[in-house]
Amino acid sequence: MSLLHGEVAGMRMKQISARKILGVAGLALLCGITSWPVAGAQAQTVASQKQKVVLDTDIGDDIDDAFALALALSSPRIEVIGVTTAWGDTDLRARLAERFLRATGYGDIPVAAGPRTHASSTFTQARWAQVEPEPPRGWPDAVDFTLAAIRRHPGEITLIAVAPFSNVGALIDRDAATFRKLKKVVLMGGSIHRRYGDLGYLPDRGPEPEYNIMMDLASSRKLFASGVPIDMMPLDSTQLKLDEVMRDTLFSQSTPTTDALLSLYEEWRASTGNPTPTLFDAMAVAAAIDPSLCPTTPMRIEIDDQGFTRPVAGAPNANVCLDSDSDHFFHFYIPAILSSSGR
Ligand SMILES: [Ca+2]
Repeated sequence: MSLLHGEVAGMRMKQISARKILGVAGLALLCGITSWPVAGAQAQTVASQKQKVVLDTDIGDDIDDAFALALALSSPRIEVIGVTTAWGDTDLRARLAERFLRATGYGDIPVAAGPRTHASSTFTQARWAQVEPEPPRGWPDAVDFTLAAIRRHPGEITLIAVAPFSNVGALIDRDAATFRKLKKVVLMGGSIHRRYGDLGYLPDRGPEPEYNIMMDLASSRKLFASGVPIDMMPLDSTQLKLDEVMRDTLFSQSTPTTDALLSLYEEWRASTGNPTPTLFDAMAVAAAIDPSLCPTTPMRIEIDDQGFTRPVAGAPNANVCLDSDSDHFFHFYIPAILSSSGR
């Protein structure tokens, strides 16, 4: 499958380069500039500066993964080279991701499914996912896919991990040396001072085990011991509430992206009874795009047997974002989504 993915990725790069060249060329015409080779070279430089990203997601349970994927696709500073699905029914998650990518014009981005696991969570967006057919020969393996991508681009790939870390653990088990050639991992997970529901308006009630860490403690520990640079977005900085005014602003635009998000939101809302998404995972993507949105502190994190992420003395193994500005985040997030018309 790696050859196929390479071809697909190559085709995509050509499409991106062609678009960029047309854009720069149009600007050059407006400005009376006719130096086409320079415009082409500028376009190549812009394309090559994009951060290569693999998004590892448990899309389909909570709604924030879809909002995170939408942001990754919208950013001109990120090239999503693959979406991998983790935890639970990874095949159904892959169908959901594939449908989302097709609906928003990104059907050329590869989707791969990780090892299926036991999961007690509720797949809230199954109906939308099931419309997408299974591929005749099944999904590519996420572990094979990600390792091949790292080998093609050593030191260049950012893994944005916004699911229980079952795929990450499998990557390390399969080939720890290649895993270490990631540029970095940006993750949503853990809890340092704030627990679920601590939004900074009242005194913090202290940490509690967070879902992505707690669901697979062994894999979480392998990640924090891997030596790969980690940017960690815990509950402290990711409880970002998409309120009704912001939802109306987004959904009323009816772009391919906001229509797909609205469909998934409505199914999630009907399943959970909760009207207000918390965009935990979208902060991991936002921080990968612009680290100033979630400033970090170097810390050494140990994971105890209950799933707490404890800061301890010693050499730092993660850059941890302990606080964020929700208003700042949404002033970044919403324009980014609305500027993306898909393709
Ligand atoms: Ca997630």
